[in-house]
Amino acid sequence: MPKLTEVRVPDIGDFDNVDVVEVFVEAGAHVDAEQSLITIESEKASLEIPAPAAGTVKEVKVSVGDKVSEGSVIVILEMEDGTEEAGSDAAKKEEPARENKEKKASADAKKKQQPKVAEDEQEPEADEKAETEDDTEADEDQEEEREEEKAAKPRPAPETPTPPAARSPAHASPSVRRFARELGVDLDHVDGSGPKGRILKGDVQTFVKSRVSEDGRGTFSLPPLPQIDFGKFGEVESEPLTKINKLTARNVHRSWLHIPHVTQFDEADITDLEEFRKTNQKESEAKGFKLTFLAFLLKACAGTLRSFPRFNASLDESGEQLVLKHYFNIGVAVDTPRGLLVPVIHEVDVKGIFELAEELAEISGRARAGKLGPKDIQGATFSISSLGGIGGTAFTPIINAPEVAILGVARASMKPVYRGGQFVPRLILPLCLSYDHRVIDGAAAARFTTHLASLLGDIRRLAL
Ligand code: CAO
Repeated sequence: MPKLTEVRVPDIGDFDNVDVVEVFVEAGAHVDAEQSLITIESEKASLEIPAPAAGTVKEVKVSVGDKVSEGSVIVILEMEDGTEEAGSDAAKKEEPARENKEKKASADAKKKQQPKVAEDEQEPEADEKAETEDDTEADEDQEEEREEEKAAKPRPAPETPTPPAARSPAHASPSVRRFARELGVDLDHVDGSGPKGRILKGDVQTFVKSRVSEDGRGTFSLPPLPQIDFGKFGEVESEPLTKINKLTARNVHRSWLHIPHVTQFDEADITDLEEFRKTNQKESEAKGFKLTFLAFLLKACAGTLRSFPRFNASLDESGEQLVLKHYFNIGVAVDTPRGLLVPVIHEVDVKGIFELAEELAEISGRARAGKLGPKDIQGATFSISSLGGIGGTAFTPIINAPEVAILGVARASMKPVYRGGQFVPRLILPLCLSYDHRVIDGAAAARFTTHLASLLGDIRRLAL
């Protein structure tokens, strides 16, 4: 005949009213001898209460959040025919009085249901031992949190139980269970690498790391590109990237991933500016440098940045403050034999056009010769990438983080513009402003390029 046994909380030292933090079984579940039924947690330790023998759970007397003390009944267990409570003297004797038998069983259960923490302390992993010593403080913190939670809201309902067939509690020490609970890890999903599949602290850490990197793949990282043997399709040769190529690759990739880019396209009529530039060309050549369009563009950008301070700013690390800069240092992308470099023209706002043209020639020459110093490439507040000397109608430059905007300039060309009732030929410069949409709205970007185009369209306005 199957016999019913009350499984009770064993001797747990001087602690009364400890919390039930996990219930592994429900009515109808089959359990093996020594299988964990519940975990209780005192201020100092977590203990798992095991089944004294194999059998079927008839009734679970506790729920997560209940308080129990030594002797509290936690489960009514129907022991299998012929099963003995592990090490039970009662089971060895023939048919004692039922009352005596139950008392005996209960006493034996107390003896045999040694809290598993004792076993845990013998685990070989050094980190687990260290963890047990550290647990006290963590437990106290957790206890405080629980108390606060209880004061703030009704006692939480027990977790929804899984069907008995699927309910095979993970094999792990109380300290590992607590560690997993703190991290919100369901041990049922963790593979154990310890003896008999026991889950160790390291297994929980490995599980968390793998989940974090999975999340990373889903959120930030790119699916890997296929590895292709290009040699299969024809002759190939490999060329190592220069140091500058690699740095540029890292920087543009970082900017591209961090900054939501939008590019605003516009046009500036630079017919009059170009005429003015040409008339002053001789004078600058006499001084030993070329008066390039870029010098005018630098000055016009500084003026526009002054009128639109958000474009001359950076987000701080928290992403909650905008650092507005009251200086106007503009980086200029220079195409060099070793790769792209961005030397900085400092204090563009206070320099004259000739001065800017001369400095631009000097610094771009040094960039091409590989002679830039650290100061030459630091402190930019905005950048310009001019491809107009080469060609193209438009492009989308990548922002040079932590700046928040960059102006791309494509090739100016003569276009028919409808003016005063007729089409007239005008030199039109394409502008491409990429901006950080976290900081700059589309309307502001359109105003920025409109303002810039108006300065380039009438260079007298630069003097205002
Ligand atoms: N439209 C039409 N013609 C243009 C022009 C434009 N937007 N910009 C320059 N030009 C003309 C110049 O007037 C010059 O003509 P002339 O020889 O007849 O006077 C010629 O193109 C060559 O100009 P330049 O390139 O020597 O001088 P610059 O001041 O315009 O540019 C610099 C200097 C350093 C920007 C340039 O040499 C350079 O390296 N450009 C490449 C930048 C780059 O790689 N950007 C991409 C970065 S990745 O986003």
